[in-house]
Amino acid sequence: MHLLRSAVHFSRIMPLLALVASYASGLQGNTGGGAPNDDARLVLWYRQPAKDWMEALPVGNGRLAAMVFGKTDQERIQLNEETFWSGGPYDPSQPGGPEALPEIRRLIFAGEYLKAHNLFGRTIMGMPVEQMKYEPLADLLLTFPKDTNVTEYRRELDLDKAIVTVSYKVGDVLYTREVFSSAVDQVVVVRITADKPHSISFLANLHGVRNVQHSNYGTDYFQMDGDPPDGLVVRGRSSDYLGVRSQLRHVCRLKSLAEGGTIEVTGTDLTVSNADAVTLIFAAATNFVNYQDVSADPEARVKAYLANVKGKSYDQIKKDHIAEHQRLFRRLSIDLGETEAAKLPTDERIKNFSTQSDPQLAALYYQFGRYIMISSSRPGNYPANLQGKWNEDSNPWWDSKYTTNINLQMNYWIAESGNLAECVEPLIAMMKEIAEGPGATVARKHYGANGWVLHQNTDLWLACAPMDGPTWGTFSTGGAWLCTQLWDHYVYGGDEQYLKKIYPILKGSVEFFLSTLVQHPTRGWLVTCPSTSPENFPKREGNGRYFDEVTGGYLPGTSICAGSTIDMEILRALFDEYAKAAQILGVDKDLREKVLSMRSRLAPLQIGTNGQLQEWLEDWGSMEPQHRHLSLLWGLYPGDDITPMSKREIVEAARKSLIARGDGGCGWSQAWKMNLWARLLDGERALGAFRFLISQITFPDLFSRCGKAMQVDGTFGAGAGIAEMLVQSYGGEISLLPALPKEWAEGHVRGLRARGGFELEFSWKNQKLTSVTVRSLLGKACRVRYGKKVKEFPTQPTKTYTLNADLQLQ
Ligand code: FUC
Repeated sequence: MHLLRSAVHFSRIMPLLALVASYASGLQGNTGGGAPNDDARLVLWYRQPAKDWMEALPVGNGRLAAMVFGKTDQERIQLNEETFWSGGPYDPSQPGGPEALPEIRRLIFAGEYLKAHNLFGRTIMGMPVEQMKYEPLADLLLTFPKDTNVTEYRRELDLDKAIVTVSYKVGDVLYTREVFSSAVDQVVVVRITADKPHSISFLANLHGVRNVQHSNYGTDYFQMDGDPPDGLVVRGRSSDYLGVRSQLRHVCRLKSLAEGGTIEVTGTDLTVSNADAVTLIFAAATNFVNYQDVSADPEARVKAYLANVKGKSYDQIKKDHIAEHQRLFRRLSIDLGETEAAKLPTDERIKNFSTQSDPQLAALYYQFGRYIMISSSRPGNYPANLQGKWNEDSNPWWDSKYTTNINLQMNYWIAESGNLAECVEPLIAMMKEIAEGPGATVARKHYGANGWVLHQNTDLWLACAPMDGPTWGTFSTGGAWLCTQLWDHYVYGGDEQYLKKIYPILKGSVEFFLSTLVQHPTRGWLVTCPSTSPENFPKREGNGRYFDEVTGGYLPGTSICAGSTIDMEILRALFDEYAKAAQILGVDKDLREKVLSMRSRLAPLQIGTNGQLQEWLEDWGSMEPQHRHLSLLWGLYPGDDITPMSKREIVEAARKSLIARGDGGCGWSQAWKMNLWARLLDGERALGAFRFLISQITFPDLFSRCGKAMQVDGTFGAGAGIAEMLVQSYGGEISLLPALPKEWAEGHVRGLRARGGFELEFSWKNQKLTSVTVRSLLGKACRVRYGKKVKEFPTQPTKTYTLNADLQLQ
């Protein structure tokens, strides 16, 4: 468990290299591409190169990410390293908050929202009021001889091997290009082969990325050079931003190895002529150690990566890469049935999806989500950010950082049930650092509170203060929400040592709210104050167009309030889970009792005059009724405060609210709707949300969109939605096929995990379960539901149990 982010980012990665040092065995390799795919159903493929970044195909090892365009005239491989962000260690926390809080609360309870908003803006916001950006690192450009006579073109991403392959013929020569990012060797590898000798000639350049937003020609952000006799190098630094001085330096090196032919390096050009095969190895690193320390030597890191891989054959690098990927990826297989539609290239299937039945695309999408998880969040890394780890833009949408009012949380929805629990480790490590450091500083300085707090965003430097202005920054339960996911990791895995490690994180979050919850003056309930329902403006007196002092722009109102529904739902879950953790560990009895007593005083769910669930304490409407955030339904999913077994009026109110949010929305919003409809046991509407997602807001490479930009949350959230349609586990029960749409009439799944420590394999035919096998990991009693049938049986650890369609043990 990588709970302690080790002192040196690099040292977290190096042990993997040591693992394979013994393979060093001469550099000549002969593996061409073109090896037949074992399972064509796990391949995204296209008949043409990517026109732009949104069509390129992603590879990643959690740290180094690349987008492969697959062009035949000039290939572009766009590169990222996870710790290359603008700025340097900084602390946006500010004094003055605790003195202002009583007045802010008084104003809110008096209905003087705008005044409360402005006072919060002047006294509690962090400075700078925005955060740092994830930046692109470099581009590898390969320029081939101009030839218009290209035939038999194919570009693919094999999810099972984690390799992008491009193949095409020029005249009668078949060229193949393979690209992958190896977690074992910590390098991106490009292999070019041809089926006729001496056929490979090209020019390679390695470019830094000029930050057009923040630099001018006089600013030296990077330096490109040749590294004779066979390499290229780029050294650069990140951007200053918002007055935070850039303190990150990076080094990127490319090494080339040709079989046959020649390599020549002149200036920044590396020219390969008449080779039989070429291997290009890309290594990169920064000086980032942790959020407070940037003292590492990127040059030494890169040299160590290259030294480790020196002498290792391409075949061996590739073999190790595939083995490491498959160790995780192959734990789960999914078959939802297949139609003729599945024979077409992926982009055409996406276009046809609204009119043609293509259940296999949902299975492919699910596995794409697992692939992206493995490629962007491995133990020792930072968590997957807004774009995973793939970003070409020096001024990316929402800084490609960590938004914590839905987006970062959604990134991890797929991991536990998708049998990728170790991919959550980066999130756990980040939470530990936040709870022990900047989160605690902000709790103390901004609220005079114990414990720690994280608002609606953070970045590489773990900024925790409210940002973006009071409309957004009043969301103080971002960290508490993430705590519920840390707890979930325990519920799935059952590791008590892990629970001990996260206990202080949960306790610190609880302590913050014990310090800051206040009694509502007229209702008597305990509420968060200030509070907000993320990004949604209530329709109430005073809201309209007004000038916002903090952002200097016009807004449709202020969102500040007390005790938003989502806050109360999250805190009910957090308090409950904290109490369970304390009980399991046999600690803090008094605190546990206090927390449970405060839990019972939190504002309850309320039903409004239209029969909908109220989003706020008051029965306000919304300025944007179809708002993309589904915050008020947190208790239905990801929480389990509302279930089909809850009071009928509450379930109906939740359904009404979900219907009122409409069928549109961006990628992550659709993904959330899929999960919500699945929890309401409505497989057809869940599939409807997926259909909208695929046909309206999915790029050809299966990533989804929010506004104009790619965001990786939709991929993970919709993947989780597919799993939720097949299996749900909460309340001590595993429910099989709870929201199966008609179109997925027949299928088979192996490897999905359920809460309580179970791994499942099951099949269905004609929409009916045929059999299920449960592997018990922890030896807990197992309760399985299929429709109205329920079976409970004791289990022993590592034993497997098979049940028939009537849930009879076999
Ligand atoms: C939240 C959303 C936006 C976007 C941003 C990154 O603020 O409301 O749609 O996804 O995060």
